[in-house]
Amino acid sequence: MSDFWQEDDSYKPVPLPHRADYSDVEMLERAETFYLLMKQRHTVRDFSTKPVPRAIIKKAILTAGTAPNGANMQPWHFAVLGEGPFRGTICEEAEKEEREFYAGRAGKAWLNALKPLGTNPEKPFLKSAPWLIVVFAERYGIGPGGEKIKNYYVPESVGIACGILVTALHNAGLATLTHTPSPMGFLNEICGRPENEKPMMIIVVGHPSDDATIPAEALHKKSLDQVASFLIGDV
Ligand code: IYR
Repeated sequence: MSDFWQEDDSYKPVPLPHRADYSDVEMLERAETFYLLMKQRHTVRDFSTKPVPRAIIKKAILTAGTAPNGANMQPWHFAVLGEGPFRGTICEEAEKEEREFYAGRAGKAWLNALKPLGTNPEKPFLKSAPWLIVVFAERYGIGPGGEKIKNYYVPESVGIACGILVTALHNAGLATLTHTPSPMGFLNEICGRPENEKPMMIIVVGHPSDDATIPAEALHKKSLDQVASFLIGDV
């Protein structure tokens, strides 16, 4: 074990390619500007059919792929679905699951928690929004000889990538909805993804419809005191 670190020459440090060089004042300004931008993001359930160029989706996925992740395995796959007959199937399959969920599978407490959001089993946007991005988590990789390769911190890695994806799409000016029908096994077949990949969420992407609304509840964000504690320092 003691030779373990010395025998390997795969670690090759290179100089940090980019670094920010802002004053504290500039950083605070940038932090404020970014906060104001992100405060404008809302999960949207009413999408217009207005087309969205594929190039924006591609760039947002490249951005998501910059996420920090376990051992740089980048254990994700983004299956992008534009218009096509498969959209009707996804909508039907997801609504079938959701009907059971809302009919009782969720349990009383969960359904009560959802009441202020006004959600229901109808998911027309799965058919009508211009793009769906189905995010798959690669539970393990497969080597050239078909052997399993372990991935690390997969849910954490893919979760961060999804956060960056939603942020990138919002920054571009698009609306998103993170949808997590469960179970979601049908998505592997529809998207042609292998068994070692697990669907984590569908990110619905498009423009909001003219009459789009959000639940008032969504405007309520916890205060800094509620979500953060500072144990040392006072600047
Ligand atoms: N997947 C269901 C229910 C749902 C669950 C949570 I947690 C939400 O924040 C919103 C909805 C649906 O999409 O309706």
